[in-house]
This record gives sequence, structure tokens and C-alpha cells, in this order.
Amino acid sequence: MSAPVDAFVGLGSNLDDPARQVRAAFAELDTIDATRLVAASPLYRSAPVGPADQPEYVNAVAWLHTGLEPDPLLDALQSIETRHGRVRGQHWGPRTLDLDLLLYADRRIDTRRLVVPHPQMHQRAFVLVPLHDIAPDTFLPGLGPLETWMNRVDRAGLRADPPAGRD
Ligand code: ROI
Repeated sequence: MSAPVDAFVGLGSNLDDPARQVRAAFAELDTIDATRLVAASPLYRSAPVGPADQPEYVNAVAWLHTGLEPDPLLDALQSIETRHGRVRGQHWGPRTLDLDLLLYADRRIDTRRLVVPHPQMHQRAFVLVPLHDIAPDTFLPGLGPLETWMNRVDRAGLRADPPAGRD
């Protein structure tokens, strides 16, 4: 095991009480071996990217400190997905829980299994906005400051869950 590093995970669900899936997943991320949940972003409702004939998503981002290397961390994420009843079906289809490794330390990784930074993260408001909530100074290796992408991304279709301004 190596010295702990920062890693960021994108959470998404659009089946079987999505907000419950995402909240439970935060707690499970904190139980991964040699890994601690540093921060959990607010939850957002987002219109589906990809096929439109599926329910809207709940999305969020988790900040982890982990002593695991990327591959064992990915194994742990996939086992949490499986426990949530994730079935790999239609490409870009609905899912009970999706856990994407977005960022791992300041590394760029490109293997058969894993591409980090996550290839579409800089174009997706449902990733950028919750990431910015918990870690605004983040730098995306090979892509530049998070702030730059925040200013470019289209936020239509994304809204806070629960909506702000009510208590
Ligand atoms: N769309 C939204 N809004 N949120 C997601 O998490 C998400 N995940 C996916 C696809 C199907 C691409 N669309 C999504 O995997």
C-alpha cells in the first residue's frame, strides 16, 4: 500500500429510488479498505445524457483519501455497484448505481480497464458542478483547471436536490 492520495468518484443512479442509492453509496465508499470519505457533494437531479427515454438521474461526487492503487480501487467501486443490483445492460442505459473513477491523484491513466481523468467529465455539468461544490481548486490532469470547464459547461437540465431556498 502506498501513501494516501486524493481520488474523486462520480455517483449516478436513475433506478430504484436514486437518491437513496447515492446516499447509501457514500457510506459504502467510506468502508473501502484503506479508504476514507473526505467529502460528499450535494445531490443533483439531471436530465439523462445519451438515450432520452430513461428516467432522470441523481448525481453527486465523492472525495476520497485512499491508499489503494487505481485498479484495486476500481475493483472496490465495481463491487459496490454490483451490491446495488447493477446489471450491465444497454449501453448508456438506465442504472441503479454507477461509480466512475474521475480523478486519481494528479495521474493520467489509460489502460484497457481504466481511463483517468474520466474521458467525458469535463463536458458534463452533472460531474463538474458537484465536484466544484466540494473541491473548487481541482486541476484536471491534461485538461486544466476545473474552473475553466465550469465556465464553459451547459447547466441546463441540472438542478439541486432538494432545491435551494427552502427549509
Ligand atoms: N446522464 C446523467 N444525467 N447522469 C448520469 O450519471 C449518466 N450516466 C450515464 C449516461 C447513460 C451516459 N447518462 C447519464 O452513464
